[in-house]
Amino acid sequence: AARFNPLEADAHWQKVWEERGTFHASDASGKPKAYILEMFPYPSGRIHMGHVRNYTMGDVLARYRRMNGFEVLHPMGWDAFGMPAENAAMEKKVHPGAWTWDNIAAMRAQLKRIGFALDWSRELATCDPAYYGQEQALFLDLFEAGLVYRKQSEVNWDPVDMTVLANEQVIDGRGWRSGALVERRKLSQWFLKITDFAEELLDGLGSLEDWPEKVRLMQENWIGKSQGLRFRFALTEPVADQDGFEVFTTRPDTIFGASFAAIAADHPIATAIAENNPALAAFIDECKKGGTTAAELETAEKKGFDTGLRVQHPLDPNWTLPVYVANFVLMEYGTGAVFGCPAHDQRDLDFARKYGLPVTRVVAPSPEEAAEPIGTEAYTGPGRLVNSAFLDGLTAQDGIREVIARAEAGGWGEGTTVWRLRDWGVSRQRYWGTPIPIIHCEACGAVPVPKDQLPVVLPEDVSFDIPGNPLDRHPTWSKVDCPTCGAAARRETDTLDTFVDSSWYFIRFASQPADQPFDRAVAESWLPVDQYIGGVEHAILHLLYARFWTRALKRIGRIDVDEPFQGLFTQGMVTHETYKAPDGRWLSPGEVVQSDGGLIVEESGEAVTVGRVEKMSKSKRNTVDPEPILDQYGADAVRWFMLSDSPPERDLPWSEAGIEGSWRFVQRLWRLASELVEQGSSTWLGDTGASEADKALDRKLHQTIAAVAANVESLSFNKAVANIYELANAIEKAGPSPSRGQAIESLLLLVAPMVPHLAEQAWTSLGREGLIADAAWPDVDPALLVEDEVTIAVQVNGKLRDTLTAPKGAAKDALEEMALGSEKIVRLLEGKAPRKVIVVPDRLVNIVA
Ligand code: ANZ
Ligand code: ZN
Repeated sequence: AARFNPLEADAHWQKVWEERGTFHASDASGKPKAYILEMFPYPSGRIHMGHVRNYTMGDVLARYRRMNGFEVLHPMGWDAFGMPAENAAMEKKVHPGAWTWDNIAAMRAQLKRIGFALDWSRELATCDPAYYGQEQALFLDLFEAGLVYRKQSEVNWDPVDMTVLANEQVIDGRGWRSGALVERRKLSQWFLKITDFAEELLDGLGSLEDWPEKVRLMQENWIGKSQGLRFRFALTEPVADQDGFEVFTTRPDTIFGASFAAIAADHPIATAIAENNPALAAFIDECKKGGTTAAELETAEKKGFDTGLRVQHPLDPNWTLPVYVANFVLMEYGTGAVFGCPAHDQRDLDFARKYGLPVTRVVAPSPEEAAEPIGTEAYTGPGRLVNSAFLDGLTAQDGIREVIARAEAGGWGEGTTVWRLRDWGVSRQRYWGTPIPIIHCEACGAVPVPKDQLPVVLPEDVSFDIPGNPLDRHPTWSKVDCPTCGAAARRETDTLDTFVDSSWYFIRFASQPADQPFDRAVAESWLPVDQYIGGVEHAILHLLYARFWTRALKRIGRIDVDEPFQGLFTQGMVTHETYKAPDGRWLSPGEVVQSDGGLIVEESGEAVTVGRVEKMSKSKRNTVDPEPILDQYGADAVRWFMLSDSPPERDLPWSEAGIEGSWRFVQRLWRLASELVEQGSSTWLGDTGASEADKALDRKLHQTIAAVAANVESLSFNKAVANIYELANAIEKAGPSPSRGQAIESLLLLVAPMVPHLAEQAWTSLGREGLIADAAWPDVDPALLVEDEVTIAVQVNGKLRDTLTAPKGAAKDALEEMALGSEKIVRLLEGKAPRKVIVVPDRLVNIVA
């Protein structure tokens, strides 16, 4: 038979699907609905292997659900705003819009080559005014509901990209894109009140059973609910009209271990005393270098400045503590001030050692260890309180309760809850983003753009010759009249964080009318997304923002959905070996060849050092471009490889051998189908299960159908692949028969979600009507799932001597007869008749000799 030719088949079937609208989701089919979504790509220019893997997984599930009678929504779009387009504009002198739309066209064509079952009629790009105009409408709804506000705030400023970064975008003190050391600045920024939803977002995690535990935990930590005590330290002498300040602690039980108090560098008291204290002012300036994230402050060296002020210990009138300004105290968390307990907090201990402050143990794991000194490690384990006056002997929990009770009774503090989650700063000083639909008027303040004037469209004529925000420099765009009083006013030139764009695209996919963000009833009929698939790098940012946005829309009555993504799956990465030339430059896999003496650079013959297997990335040059692979092997082999070699949550090492193996399997499938065609239908149309061998094959088939279904549903694609290999092996061993013919036909249905082009081609060549994509998933005959042969142990005087294979449920005397006829038993009995034979049906025959 001729080989399967993917170059012809892929294009042919892709055209057929497109022409027939096979994968268009109908809002009103009456079938049960399934919404399968992969995180939409950023249009960087080319599809990479990570995309291919991600979308293949979603595609298999989407096609599988269709075959099981669901109306499936499986859409695709583009997360199209953001910095890289502006970087390209600066470097290559192309307009960000032109660059982005060209990339979208190129990547759309690439995706289409892989044969994904996508509803392209719902394609959207966030940089399209049709999309971002509706986002502006939603923003204004939230503004009217009081969920948007503007405030002066200290921000992470990326001096290279000249933009504000969210905390999440600062990694080890550097901008996530530019890598520049982040500075702090005060700017007027727009915020979304995500903190209003902290409790809901935390509680909601409990309902997300189909989310990875690790992602829920990351979100829980990010939201960071802390319960403790807020109390007031009285200053021994007032300063700048202040007679004290509040601190927050989660460990009030350790109050007798306090050895200092510390305030943030931007605490009002620090600011006030710095006015007459140049040394302190200099220290504060130093603290402002570096990022504002908690993780950051955790790792930075602990530094402090002794203010000379002292505070009164709240539980001991004869005890005062020094007050420091410290770089590890965050103004934005709790009250921006703490008491330090070095014995039981590592930061405080590092600090105390550096500044020679006392370290008093107040928690001991056992009474004997009460006097045990603290070395370089704070003790944070369990135990009972010691050196703590009336608290001695209590557990931490009881101590906490007791101190809170005393504080509340004495009126110097109260039990409280503090959240790590901050409001979401969404202002970006960039051009390529959704314009914030606000107009600033001197008389009226911040005025929303009237909805009938939306969308506020980005101006086309902008220049990127100098850094900063081109919208600020535009000669006319920001000059508008105030919608309220008509006076000359200024358009907001900040654009929205692109995470806003991705916070609701899944709703717009479900319903995209021209005149509103979405139709509520239609959107609700699809949502929540049944299965969302994407990278774990979005465990916090994107997934939390999308959850918040959905809840915010619910609160303002726009949609009745709590959680946008019912199931979440985070797939592993595609990896590859890395290669280095002798001069240290990274080499791409294409530049490297095998020689007798090991790997060498093909051009120069230099020896190559093989580095670690790492995530494919441009910087390490270890990427494999999907396009030439598709040219060589076709879509199905690539898809099959993406599913086969690793569990989907683990990394998948790309290998030449792997794709070759997939290619061979695609050809094997083709051969099986072709043979069947050649043998003619008379060889296999008829009753299945005619012989024992046929019955065994029938059982194998039905077990495989059930296993593949279960494995696809749990996204264990590699296991489904293994099931299919086994079935193919069994089929290849069998001789021509109706059971074999049936097994091949069913095999094609099983692989249809994975290698859809081959499956369509084979389906047609078998003379089947219609598309295999529209065919029903094969039914499982439960009777065939049961093994109908059992292994019987044959014992002589209680000792295992032989085993038999017998039909399940065989009669006692039949089993006895089989056992006594066994060669081994005949030999053992040496012609003597057994004294007694005990038969346990389906289990054993015991012969008493
Ligand atoms: C005294 C103490 C003793 C503390 C002890 C801890 C251990 P979580 O659990 O993350 O909420 N803290 C409070 N406000 C802070 C701020 N603005 N910047 C930096 N640190 C701050 O952490 C709460 C603990 O972090 C608080 O409890 C406080 O230190 C510190 F053995 O108070 B603790
Ligand atoms: Zn006005």
